[in-house]
Formats: sequence, structure tokens, C-alpha cells
Amino acid sequence: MPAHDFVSPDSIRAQFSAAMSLMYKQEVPLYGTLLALVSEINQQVLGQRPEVAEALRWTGELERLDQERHGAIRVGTAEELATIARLFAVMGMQPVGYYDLSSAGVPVHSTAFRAVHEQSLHISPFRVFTSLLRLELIDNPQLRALAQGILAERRIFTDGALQLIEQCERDGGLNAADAERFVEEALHTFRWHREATVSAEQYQQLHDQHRLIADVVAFKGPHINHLTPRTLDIDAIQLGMPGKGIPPKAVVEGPPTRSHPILLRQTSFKALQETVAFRGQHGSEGSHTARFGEIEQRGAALTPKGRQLYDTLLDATRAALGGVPAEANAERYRSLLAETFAAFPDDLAQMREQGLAYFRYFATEKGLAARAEPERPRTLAALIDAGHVHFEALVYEDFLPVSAAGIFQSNLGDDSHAEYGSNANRDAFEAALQMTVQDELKLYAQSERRSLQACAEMLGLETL
Ligand code: OOG
Ligand code: NI
Repeated sequence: MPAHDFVSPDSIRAQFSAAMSLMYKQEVPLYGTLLALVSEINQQVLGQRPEVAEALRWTGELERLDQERHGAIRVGTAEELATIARLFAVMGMQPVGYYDLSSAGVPVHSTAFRAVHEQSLHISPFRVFTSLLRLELIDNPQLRALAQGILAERRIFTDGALQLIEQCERDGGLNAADAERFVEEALHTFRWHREATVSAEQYQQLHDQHRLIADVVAFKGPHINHLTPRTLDIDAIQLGMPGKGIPPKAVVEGPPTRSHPILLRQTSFKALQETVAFRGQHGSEGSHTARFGEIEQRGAALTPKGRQLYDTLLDATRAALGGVPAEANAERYRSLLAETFAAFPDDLAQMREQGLAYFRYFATEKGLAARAEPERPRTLAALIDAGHVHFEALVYEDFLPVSAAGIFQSNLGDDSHAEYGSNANRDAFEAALQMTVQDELKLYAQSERRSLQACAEMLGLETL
């Protein structure tokens, strides 16, 4: 089949993301309520803060805002992880970053599958935070064997999905009809199944070890556990949630409120109680809390220097708090966070000059008009000063381990704090994945470089 019959992976991802949102709206009606709140607040911000709208117009994020969402799944075996990577590859999604959650008492390690090029991200920024259960961290050998046995039996991909993945790998793409079928088949892997793969008694054993283990092992597939829209004002969301009947978690994860947001701020609402049909003669029913809601606000991607400053300030805040942020100390945490982060400049020009964030650069009308002038500025700083080049922060496309741990924890409930020490094992994760994860910082640096190069070309300069 000629290559021009193939649908682009970006378009398959956009279709899949839309289908996923539709499915989740049906499965979790509160998600629909949340989407309505987010869209209401985004409209308000765009109306009331023209500078925010202007910045998003420069970067093209205005167009992707409404379809922006990330999901999360947890898989049980290396084989499941490797196959999910092949499934995501059909949609142009690659594993980026390694996240160790064991140090936060959650027996998983994770990556984020997403598009890596800014043009692809512009078409669909859909991402999936994907965690692999680490049974090796479970010290009870009988339980480990039980979990392994159950996981070995299940098949989380449909035959149709597997065939289309192979076909895509063999031919180099899918045509429109096959892409449509692929989206439908792939969706099955992420559905909620109310029939458990275990008896009520086994569920209880798994659950007693760690709620997360029950969530991964006791079901037929890695149900998507949340789908997160992007807001332009997470403080307004946090305040607005209770009025819509959605109780938020105690604190917003990530950096404090700023005029120029950095990285990622997230909040979530507690998981729903869902009925489960357990295996066994009497077909007993029970309940499980799996799926929850989350909302996020995205800001500038930070350089290694900026990230180090962020980590230092976050650690200092937590040390000053003297514990984990929760309901009881939420107000104090908020004020400590704001105080501590006063050390992080809240000004794009300063962030740029100090090398704290990555940026995108644009040739302005003025710059283009001055192309023929012999005396025009030629260095980046001079071009910016002269108004020939405009810059905006490059948006953060990834996740934050401390925030992710907070999100996991608020969902697993405060009763499930376990101790696994710090057990990062990127090599084992990559061995399971059967490929390496990409370095997100390199991706941001490349994207920034491409924007500088495009800018130089438009201005008729050799390089910038
Ligand atoms: C994933 C939690 C992490 C985020 O946005 O940081 C996450 C999970 O609960 O499976 O989604
Ligand atoms: Ni999330």
C-alpha cells in the first residue's frame, strides 16, 4: 500500500484521545461536570486576562487547549508494558521520563507516553502516565505468587488491536479505515470491567497488602483511572469544585500561584466507589475505588538549573511544614509554599536571562520588516531588545514525581502508607519496556533550538 494512504499517527492519537474522553464521560459522569467547570473557567480567564490569551496565541496552545488531557493506567507485567508501548507507538506516542514512586510508598515505577515534537504536540498533546506494578517489592512470597499467577492469565489487548499493531509495524502505518478500527479496538484495553478476575477473598488479600496491588491485579485490564483536562487557573478550579459537588483534595500539588506558571499544578477529587462482581460460586458483589478526577494547570518547562531550584524550594517548604501536606495543615502549607517560592523569579525575562526555563522564539513583524537594514541587531539579546524577536515559555509536557505521589496517595487513602525505601530502577523498567525512555530535558532543548533556528531563517540570519 502506498505510504500516502496512511493516516498520520498524530491524527490517530487525536481520534483516540477524543474517543477516550467520550468513553470516560459515559463511565464517570463527574468527569463531564469537571470538563464543564474547566471550560467555564478557561473562558473567564481568556476574557479577563488578555495577556494570557495573547501568550497562548503566540505558542499555538490556544488551539490545543480544549483537547488537552492526560490519562493514567497501571499495568501488571513487563509484557503488558512492552505491548502498551507498541500500541502507543501506533499513535506517535513515545515513553518520556522515568518516575520512581517507590520512595513515596507506592510500589510502581512509571513513564509518560506522549508525542515528542512540538508540531505533533500541537495536533494532539494527549499523554498517558503509565505505571508498572513492582511485585518484587512485595515481601510476602505467597501473595507475590498469587498475583503473578493471576496476571499471567489475563489478556489486556483484543486480538484485533494486536493484529493492527503488527500490521502497522510491518507496513509502516494504517489507512483511515484501519485507523478507525484500531481506535475502537485499543479503547477496550482502557475500559472499566466490573467483573473481577479474583474471588472476594483474594481481593481482600491483595488489598490488605496494598490497595494499588488489588487495583492492578484484580481486574481484567488497566482501566484508565483518570483523565485530566488543562485549566488556565487551578486556584479558581479548587475554589469552584465544592459548589459543583466535587470535593477536591486538600492541597494543590506543585508550585504556588504565580503570574507566570511553571511546570505543573494539579488537584484531584477522591475516587468513586464502584461495584465489583467477584469470582466464585456465589458471585458475590463488593466495591472498589479505582477511578478519580484530576485537573491540571501547565506552565514553563524548566532547564536543569530551574528544576534544581524548584526541587530545592519544594523540599524546603516540606521541611518547614514538618510533615506531609494534608487537610489539617493545608493553609500553612500554602503560605509556606508562597513564601519559599519568592526566590523563584516570576518574570519571563528574568527566567530567560537566568537560564531557568526553556523558551520559544518568534520573529516579529518589526523584525521581518527590518530584514534588509544593514545596521539591524543580530544577537538574540539585541533582537529581543529591539522587538525583532518575541519569546514565550515552552510549556511543560511532563509530570512531577512528588506531585504524582501526592495524587496516588490522595486516592489510595491515608491508610495505605507503605515503606519501600528508595528503589529507583530505571534499567529494570527499560528492560520491561524493551526500549529506553527519552530524556525530557533533551526534548525541550531541541524544541527551543528548532524555534531559534526557524527564527534565524525568517530573519535571514545564519544562526541564533
Ligand atoms: C497516576 C498518578 C500520577 C499525575 O498526573 O501525576 C498522575 C496514577 O494514579 O496511576 O497521573
Ligand atoms: Ni494525572
